[in-house]
Amino acid sequence: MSTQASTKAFKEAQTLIPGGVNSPVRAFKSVGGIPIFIKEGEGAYLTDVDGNKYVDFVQSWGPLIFGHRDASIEKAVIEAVKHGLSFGAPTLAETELAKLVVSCFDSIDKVRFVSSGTEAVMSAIRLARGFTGRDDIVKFTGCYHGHSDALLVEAGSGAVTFGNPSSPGVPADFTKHTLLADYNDIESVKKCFEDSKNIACVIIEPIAGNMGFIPAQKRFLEELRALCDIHGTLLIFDEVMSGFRASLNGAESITGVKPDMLTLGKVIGGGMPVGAFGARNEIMAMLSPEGPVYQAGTLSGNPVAMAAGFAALTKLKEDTELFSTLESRAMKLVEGMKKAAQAYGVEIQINAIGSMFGFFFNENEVLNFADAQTCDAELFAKFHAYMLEKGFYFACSLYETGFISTAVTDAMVDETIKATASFFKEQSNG
Ligand code: KE4
Repeated sequence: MSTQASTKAFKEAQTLIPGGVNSPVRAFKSVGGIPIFIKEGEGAYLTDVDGNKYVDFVQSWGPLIFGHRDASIEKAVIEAVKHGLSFGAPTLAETELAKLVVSCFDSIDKVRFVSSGTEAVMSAIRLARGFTGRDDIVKFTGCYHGHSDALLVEAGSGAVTFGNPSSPGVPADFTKHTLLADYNDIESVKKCFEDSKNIACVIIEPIAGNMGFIPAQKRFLEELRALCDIHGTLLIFDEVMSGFRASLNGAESITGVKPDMLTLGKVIGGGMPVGAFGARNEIMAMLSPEGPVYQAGTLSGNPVAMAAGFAALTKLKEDTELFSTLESRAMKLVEGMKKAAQAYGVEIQINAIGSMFGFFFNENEVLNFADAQTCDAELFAKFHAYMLEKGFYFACSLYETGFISTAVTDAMVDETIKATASFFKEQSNG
C-alpha cells in the first residue's frame, strides 16, 4: 500500500498546522505511522490521497451513521445552501430540528444548539452551576467531555492518548472545582459528596466511548441518580458520542435512568458542526436571553447544519428497524472478532450497543479507565496498522470506539472478520 501522497501531505501540513492535524487524535501518534490523508468518502468507504480504499469504522468519530455522502443529507445541504449559508438570525430550520431532538428524549423539554460537543458540555456545566448556585462538578476519570478547561482533568480520548489527561495551560484555579470519581464505582462518587456540599452537577458518558468502549452498569447509574436526587445535584448525560448511536432515545431508554440535562453532538449535525444541550423547562429558563446564564455563538443553529441534522434524524426516526439492524451487524463483527481471537489464543474483551462497538486486548473485564490502561497497547497498534494495510480503517487509538454505519454490509463485516483472523494467526505464529 503506497502512502507517498499522505506522507508528502503530512510533511507540508506540519509546517503550517501544529502536528499537521486540526485535532490531536488524528495524528496516529499512539498507533505509529503517518496519518492517512483522506481524499473522499462514499458510502462505507474512505479513499485516501494515494488512492487506497478502506471500509470506514470511524465515520468522522461518530457523526456519519449513514456513511459518506448519504443522498438525502447531501440533497438537504445543497438545497439549504441555495438560500444562503448563515444569517445570525433565527430560522425555521432550528425550530424543526429542535422539535425532532426533543421528541426523542423524555428528559428534555428544550434544547439550545451550538457548534460542537465541547461547546455543548461547557454551556451545560455553566447552566447547571447557574441553576443550582453551586460551583463544584464531578466527572469520571477517563471520560472525555471536550476540551473546555474545567473538564480537561483525567480526560479520555485524545487527551489520554498523549498521556496528558490533565493539560498544561489549564490553571489549577480552573480545575479546583472539578472532583474526580471512578467509572462504575459508586463509593468513589459518595466520597465526592462527602468532600463537597457544593456540587452543581455530575457529568458522565452513560455509554463511555473515550476510554475505549465501556457502558456504565445499570445499577451504578441508578445509584448515581439516587445520590444526585439526595443532594439536589443535577445529573448530566454526555451523549455527544452515544446519542443517536446507541439508540434513538438515548441511554435513558436503555437503562431507565433519566438525566436532568443532556448534551448531544455528532449525529445531530449529520456530519456538519452541531452540538446541543437540553433539559427540562425550569432549568432551560435560566439560559439567556430568558434567564441570566449567558451563552452565545455566531454560527449556533447554522441553517445548513440544521438541514443536515434534520435530514439525518428524520431518517433515523422513520426507520424503526434501523438500530436493531445496526446492532446485529455490530454484534456480528464483535462476535466474529472474538471467535477469531480465541482461535489463536489472543485475549480480547469485546462489546457492542446499537451501532457502537469496542474491544480491548485484555484477559480481564474492563469496567473503568484503570482497567483500560492495562490493555495491550502495542498489540492494538499492530492491529491498527495491519487492518489499515488490508483496507479497514479503525480508530487510531485504543481509547476510542468503533461504529457501524448503514452503509457497512454483512459482506464487509465478514471480510473484516477474515482480516482480523489472519492478524491474530500471524500474532500467534510469533
Ligand atoms: P467535539 O467538541 O469534539 O465536537 O465534542 C467533544 C466531545 C464531548 N463529549 C463526548 C462524549 C465526546 O466523545 C466528544 C468528542 N469525541 C471525540 C472522539 N472521541 C472527538 C474526536 C476528536 O477529538 O478529534
